[in-house]
Amino acid sequence: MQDCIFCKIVNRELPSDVVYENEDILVFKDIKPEAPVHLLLIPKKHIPSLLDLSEEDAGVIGQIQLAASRLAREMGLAERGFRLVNNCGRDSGQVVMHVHYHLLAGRPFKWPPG
Ligand code: IU
Repeated sequence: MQDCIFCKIVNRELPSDVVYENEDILVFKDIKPEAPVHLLLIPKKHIPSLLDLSEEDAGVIGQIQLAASRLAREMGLAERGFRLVNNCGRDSGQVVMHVHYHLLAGRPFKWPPG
């Protein structure tokens, strides 16, 4: 999508610090980290929010979960754990309208979130 920041990151029209990539998903470091580890996992396909998912997106969403699990292990996060967050819509604080999951780790997190 033309005006989407994350589509521009996918297309390398904007720079990012890429951690992992395959045909369907991209993982890169959040530009404003909220924890020692803060990655964003996104589908390459433009999907505005989880409310816009269709059956055909099941595979890519599964890939994101699997990549989060694998990267967490590879980064040594398995013992202490991590948080995987999707913000969907206004009340959640979603700012970028391209589905993304935050992988946060490296410090304790509060529950419930603020
Ligand atoms: P949110 O769930 O939509 O609120 O999160 C958007 C995130 O995207 C937020 O953590 C930003 O720091 C991050 N981000 C980024 O990493 N690079 C960018 O160019 C932009 C936002 I714009």
